[in-house]
Amino acid sequence: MQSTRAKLIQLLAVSREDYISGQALSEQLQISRSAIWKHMKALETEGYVIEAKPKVGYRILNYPNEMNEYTLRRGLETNWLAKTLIHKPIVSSTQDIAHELAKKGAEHGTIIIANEQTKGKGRMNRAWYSKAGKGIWLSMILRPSIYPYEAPQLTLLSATVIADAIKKMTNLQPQIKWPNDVLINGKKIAGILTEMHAEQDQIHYVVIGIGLNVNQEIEDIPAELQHRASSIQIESNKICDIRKIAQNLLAMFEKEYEAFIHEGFSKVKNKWESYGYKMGERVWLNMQNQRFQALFLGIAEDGALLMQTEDEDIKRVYSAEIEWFKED
Ligand code: BTX
Repeated sequence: MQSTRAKLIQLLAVSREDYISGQALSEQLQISRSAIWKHMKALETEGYVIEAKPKVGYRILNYPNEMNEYTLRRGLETNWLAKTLIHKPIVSSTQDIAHELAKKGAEHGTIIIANEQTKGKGRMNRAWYSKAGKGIWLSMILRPSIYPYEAPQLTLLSATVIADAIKKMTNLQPQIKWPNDVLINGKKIAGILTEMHAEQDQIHYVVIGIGLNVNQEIEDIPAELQHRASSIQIESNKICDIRKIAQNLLAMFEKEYEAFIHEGFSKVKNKWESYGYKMGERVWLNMQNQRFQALFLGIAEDGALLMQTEDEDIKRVYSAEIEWFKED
């Protein structure tokens, strides 16, 4: 249930530059005009700038800087993605909330975004550090009409969208380390966790978790990760507008997701390869107790890694330990 305050902000947000009369607000919210006035005063203390024009009505001139459902929605250029948008100041993990909601039937495109996560998750139960107000920590619930074996392509798609958004909004040159790390200057600044609930040939839902480090300074990154993790701010020396990046990310995701569903994976593949970390270079692979060198050619239509071994064989690699870094 939305609170009266939340409904009030929504009504004002929807009417944008137009004034909405005290009478109309009072009728729609079924509260008195003096109660409306009190809510307006309370909103002003929260950082909203509200214009009250006598005999005309109210409108919001400026929103608070903080990230919340309304400030995120304002200026968000999506059609279906984030139609249901849930913002929480602090959660254990947005993934867990997304799974709970998806199981209860949450609609395709639902977004859960948090200011802080106390138990952010990476793959294989690794931790994902999600410091308050320093990054984008979000999960999206999707119900794609693809086969379960195609779901990893969504991870690759998400990585290209993150890279595109960074490229659009900063002067940084992102790279993607297979399958799901987004790097800047060789350091990880984003990770993607794709989880799904499916039967053999049918996906019930997919939850894509995106963690993107935006405004951390070096001391905000745990000491043991400082040599291989970074943030947009550390790499660009600029504080970025987290909300704008989130909005761009969502709008770009919606567009690319639709293209993927209608046109298939080949565009994503080409885009991914344009960002591919160590593409065209030799890397060491550890597979089935063997360690060998191979040339990283790109990714296959199904998202596998294409590796050319010394005897010119091209192998499709789905999971292997790859020594990307010298210190690995
Ligand atoms: P991953 O398994 O590829 O990466 C996890 C590893 O990355 C950790 O073991 C650690 O070495 C390193 N790491 C942890 N936190 C950070 C960080 N903030 N920046 C850079 N490196 C880090 C990647 O898994 C998937 C991450 C998804 C995170 C999102 S956030 C929203 C959603 N909710 C949730 O709980 N997880 C996802």
